[in-house]
Amino acid sequence: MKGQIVKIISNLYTVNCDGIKYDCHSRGKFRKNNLTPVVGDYVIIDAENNYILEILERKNYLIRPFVANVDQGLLVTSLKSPDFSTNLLDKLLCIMEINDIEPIICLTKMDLLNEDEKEKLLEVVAYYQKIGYKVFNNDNLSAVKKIFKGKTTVFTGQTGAGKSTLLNKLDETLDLETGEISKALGRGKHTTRHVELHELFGGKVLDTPGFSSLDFNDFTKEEVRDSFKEFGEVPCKFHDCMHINERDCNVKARVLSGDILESRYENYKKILDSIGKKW
Ligand SMILES: Nc1nc2c(ncn2[C@@H]2O[C@H](COP(=O)(O)OP(=O)(O)O)[C@@H](O)[C@H]2O)c(=O)[nH]1
Ligand SMILES: [Mg+2]
Ligand SMILES: [Zn+2]
Repeated sequence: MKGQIVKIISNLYTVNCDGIKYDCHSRGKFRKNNLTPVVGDYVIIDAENNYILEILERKNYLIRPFVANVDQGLLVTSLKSPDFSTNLLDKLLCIMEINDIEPIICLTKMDLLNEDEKEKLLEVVAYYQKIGYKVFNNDNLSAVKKIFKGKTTVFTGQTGAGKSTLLNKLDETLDLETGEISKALGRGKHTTRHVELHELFGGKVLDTPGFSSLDFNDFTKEEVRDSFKEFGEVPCKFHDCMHINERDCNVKARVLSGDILESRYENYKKILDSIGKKW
């Protein structure tokens, strides 16, 4: 029988087969493709003996959190406390692009900005819209609700950015623990310690503990370059230009003219530098 893994707790795998959930065991790595099952995996199970027999081919796969078959990522991005970071945003966009996951930016904590801060940040945000990214605000719930239909969405973003708060507002039955509540009560309701796939607004949502670290080791420099989509809009003299030291580089020219956001270019160089290193 075919199903999808929706939860893993120690070595018990909950597999949803057309709405019926089976708690299954697995024998660790699968010899056929040397894979370990993760949440989001489509699998074939032996429903009588509660065993996972096979992992079906993945569309994509993320590490930390370990999840598979993700269509889109909701990048929950705080504008203040924690402060807005183009560096984190560009890293997440890069990871999403390379894994063929559509990034959608959801801003939070706009209410904490004064007028000056708001004006400055909205200019930066407008750049991301200009290069083609969808941007929502967390107070516009009716718009956010529409993005889930028919898709598997992973929530990502810094601790404290407002992921759980947003999920709770979207679906009150989830009742996830948020920063304030845990402080006030000093004990947990439901903390995200494991990954779980929830059904929400006609789609599926992966509620994860967040990215504990961002690892670019598996990426090539060319993949990172191509993930900065707007860099390729105007070709450079050399078709394989990395936009670092090459002559007649249109990316560098467009950074100087202000057509490309300087922080995007700086963050691009930082990611290139970090390849092969842990951070
Ligand atoms: N002012 C303000 N606070 C928010 C907003 N969204 C979340 N918070 C608060 O930020 C804190 C962290 O939120 P939480 O959802 O736990 O963040 P998570 O770690 O990403 O799940 C909590 O105290 C929330 O009440 C927002 O849009 N504005
Ligand atoms: Mg949370
Ligand atoms: Zn170039």
